[in-house]
Amino acid sequence: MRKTFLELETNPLNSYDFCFIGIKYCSADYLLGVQKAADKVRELSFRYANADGSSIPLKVYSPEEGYILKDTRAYDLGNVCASSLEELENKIFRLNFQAGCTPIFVGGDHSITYETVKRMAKDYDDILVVQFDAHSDFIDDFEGYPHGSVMNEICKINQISKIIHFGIRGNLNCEPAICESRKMGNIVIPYDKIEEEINSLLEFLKDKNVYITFDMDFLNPIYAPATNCPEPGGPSYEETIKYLKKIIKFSKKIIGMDFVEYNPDCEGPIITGTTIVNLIMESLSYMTTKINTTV
Ligand SMILES: [Mn+2]
Repeated sequence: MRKTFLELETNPLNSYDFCFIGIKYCSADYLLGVQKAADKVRELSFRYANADGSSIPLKVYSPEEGYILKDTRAYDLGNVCASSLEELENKIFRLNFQAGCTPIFVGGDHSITYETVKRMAKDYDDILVVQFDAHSDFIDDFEGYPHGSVMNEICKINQISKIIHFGIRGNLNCEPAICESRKMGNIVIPYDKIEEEINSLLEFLKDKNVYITFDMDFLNPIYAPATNCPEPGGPSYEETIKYLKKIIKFSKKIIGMDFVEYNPDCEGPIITGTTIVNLIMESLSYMTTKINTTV
C-alpha cells in the first residue's frame, strides 16, 4: 500500500498551501469500513502520482485542462486515529498544520465534520459551511445519532455564520429537521433547485470564508456506490465538479474541506475511491488557481 496521497511528502521543509489528513474514526459499529477510507484513497491515488517518484510539481494531465496541479503545493500529514469523539476532538484540535494551509480531511463518517469545523474555528472567526450531501443531517440528537445530526451540532459553534445544505434529495430526509435548519437562518438548496438558485448562492459566497464538507452520498450512486446511505438519482460526476469549481471560484477563501462517508467495505469501493481522488485533485486545481489569481 502506498503511504501518501499522490506520493506527496510527509514533512515538507517549505511552506505549502494544502495538506491531506486521513481520519480513522466512525461513530457506529455498522459503519466500521469508513475507517479504511483514507488509506484506500491514498492507494487509489497512486496511479495519478508522478511516475519518476518525485512529488512536486505534480504532473497530473488532462486533455481538456492541461497540467491541472502544476502549481499546487501540498503535503500529506498522515492519519488521525480515534476510538471516541472526545479523543478525535483532542487530536484534531492539536493538529499542527502549517499556518494558512487548507486541510483536506478524508475518511470517517459525517460526525467527524463537527471536530474538523471546530478546529477551523480556532483560526477563523466567521465561517460559512457548504454541505454537499443528499441529507440535511440536522436532527437534534448528536449523542444518539452523530452523523445524522452533525450539521445541527455545527450550527451551535459560535464562529459558524451559516450552513448551506447543498443538493439534498431522496426519501431519507426529515421535515422537522429541515424546517428547524431554515428557522436557524440556514439555506436549503434541494438538488432539483440547484440550477435555479446557484447564481444567488455564488453572489452570497464572495466575501465568505467557506468550509466545504462533502458527503459521498451527494453523488448519484452510479458514480459513488461505496457509501453508507446511497440515494438513487442525483448529480453526475460532471455536474458535481461544475458546482465544486463554481463554489471554490466564487468564495472569498476555502479554509478547509472534508470527504466523508466513503466505506470501502460497501459495494463498489474502487469507483467511489477513484471518484474521491479526482474530486480532490480538481478541488486542489481550482483552489491553486484561486491563490495564484488573488495574490
Ligand atoms: Mn451526511
